[in-house]
Parts: sequence; C-alpha cells; structure tokens
Amino acid sequence: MTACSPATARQIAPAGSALLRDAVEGLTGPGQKTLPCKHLYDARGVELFERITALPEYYPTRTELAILRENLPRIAAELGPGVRLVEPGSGSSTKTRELLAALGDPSEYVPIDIAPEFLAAGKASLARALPGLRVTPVRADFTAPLSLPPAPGGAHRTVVFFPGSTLGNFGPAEAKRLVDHLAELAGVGGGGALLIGLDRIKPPAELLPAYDDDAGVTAAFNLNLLHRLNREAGRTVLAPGCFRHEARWNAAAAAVEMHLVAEHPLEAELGGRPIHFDAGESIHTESSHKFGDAAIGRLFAGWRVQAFEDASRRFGLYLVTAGRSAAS
Ligand code: AVI
Repeated sequence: MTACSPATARQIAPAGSALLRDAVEGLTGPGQKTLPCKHLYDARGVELFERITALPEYYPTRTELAILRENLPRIAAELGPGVRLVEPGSGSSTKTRELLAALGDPSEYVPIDIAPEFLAAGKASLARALPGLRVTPVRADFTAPLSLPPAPGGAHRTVVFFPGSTLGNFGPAEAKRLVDHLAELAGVGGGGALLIGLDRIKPPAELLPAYDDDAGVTAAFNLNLLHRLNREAGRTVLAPGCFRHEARWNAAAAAVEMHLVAEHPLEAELGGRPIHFDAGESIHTESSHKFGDAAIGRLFAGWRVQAFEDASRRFGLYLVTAGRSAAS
C-alpha cells in the first residue's frame, strides 16, 4: 500500500535508498514517470508541509479545525466518556489535543507511528497539554496488520481519528482497504468508531490554488523531492532548476495531482539505466483525491455515517459507527 502524508510516510517509508529504488523503477521505464509521494516527507519536506497547512490558499487544515471546534460538543456527546483515542500518525496536532480535551475523561490516547522520535515528541507535547492523560504509543506501520495493546479498564469504546484528508493520498482501492483495516482496529462492529477527515470535491478553480500557492511553498515542497533524490544519490541526477512545479486537476480520478515538469529535454542516468525527458514531460509526485457523496458512501458502505461539514461543504469530518445511515 502506498501512502503520502507526513504520518503515513513515516509509517511506511523505508530508510536510505528506498527513494533511489523507486526512482529507478518510476523514472526509467516508458509511460508517465512517477515518484511515490511518501518520499516528499524528509525533514525539510515535513517542515515545508507544516508551512503549507498555514497558507491562505491551503483551506483544508483550518476548515477541518473549524468544523471540529464547532462540533466538539456533539462529537463528544456521541462518543461518550472513557474513549480510547487511537491515531494513525504521531498526532501532537491542535486537532488531536482539542478533541481529547473535549472528550469526557478519555481513558487513553494511542498514537501509532513507525518513527520512535515522533512518538516521543507527540507524547511529550500531549503530556504537557493534558497532564494526567494516559498515552500509550505503539510503534508500528498502521497500514499493515497490527494489534493494539489491551484497553485500560475504564475504556468505553475505541475511536480511530484520521484527520487531514490523508486518506485522499491513497488510491481509491487502497483507501477502501485502509478504512476497512481501521474499522477493524477500532472494532466498529462492536461499538468502536472512526472519525475521518475528507476534503470534498469542488471546482478546480478553488482546489488548484491550494496546491500552487503564491508564495511558492508547495512548489518548494514538490521540488524538494529532487533535492532529496540528488542527496541520496550523492550526485545531481536531476537538477531541480530544470523542473517546475505544476498542480493539475484530474477530473477522471477526482484528484489534484502534483507534477514536476521538465523545462527542456533532459538525459540522465540512475542505477545504470538511462532517463530521458522530453521538454514538458513530467514526473507525477502526488495525487490528492477529493470526495463527493458517492465516494464517501462507498468508503463507509455498511456503516452509519454522521457528517460534520462546513456550510459550503468544502471539507467534512465523518463519524462512522455501527448501523446504517438513514440515507443508505
Ligand atoms: C498530507 N496531504 C493530505 C496533503 C494533501 O493535501 O494532499 C499533502 C499536500 N500536498 C500538497 N499540499 C499538501
């Protein structure tokens, strides 16, 4: 399963030369060149992504936080006391802290991350913000089968919190598999719940600026992939100055795609294999899928879904529990 978020990238990106192996695979063959988006998140990439979330054009983070704040009392009432909150990713975010603070006496917070340093940092920042909260980090790849530690005595239900529309960085089939996996982890059939943030479909004129901001932060984020490739190769394989960032709307896939477009014809080599770019040819580096009602219905088929959305339905937080939605 591929993944493309700070959290999921840390979950599954093997260290060192994984990018080089993926680059040989994705750049030297025929057809559309690709690099997996998990490689966007080295230390510099994580820093740039943090800056993206605060950009005026990047509406998802602040819209989701506003939705959460507005609906916290309802969500907390729905979930009840003694929640064990499980978060794929290290989760020291404002959203996580505010959700935990609003829940009635949460029994435990369980961040799941493959990187011990992120788990430790998240634990420390939560301990400061919510002293007394039991935090049980789990070092694991959340996209792979895993079991949670036994729930503490007072745990009323397990809730998996997966905000940020990170699910949109997976392809549709992968996203469905991940939702099923998380539903199993939460035990949705037995009283658990999922709380998942999804960016909704909207006109490309609204979507594209979020992925091509005026300050050029997203461009730097995308081009950083080539800096990383060159650093890991120990030489310049592809000069970042020869490429420009482009955000494209793929209507058929309902996804904003990030590409790195070669400004001129280029010849390079990696792993003993030639790489050729025509002028204007691109590397596809990320897909950010957007969700309409039908796609959301497919993702959560068979469950009850309560939607918490902003007035313009730009973004939604979906609370998934056992039983069927009125609409389904
Ligand atoms: C992490 N993920 C949900 C972001 C998104 O919107 O797909 C990553 C991102 N890529 C460019 N800007 C933000």
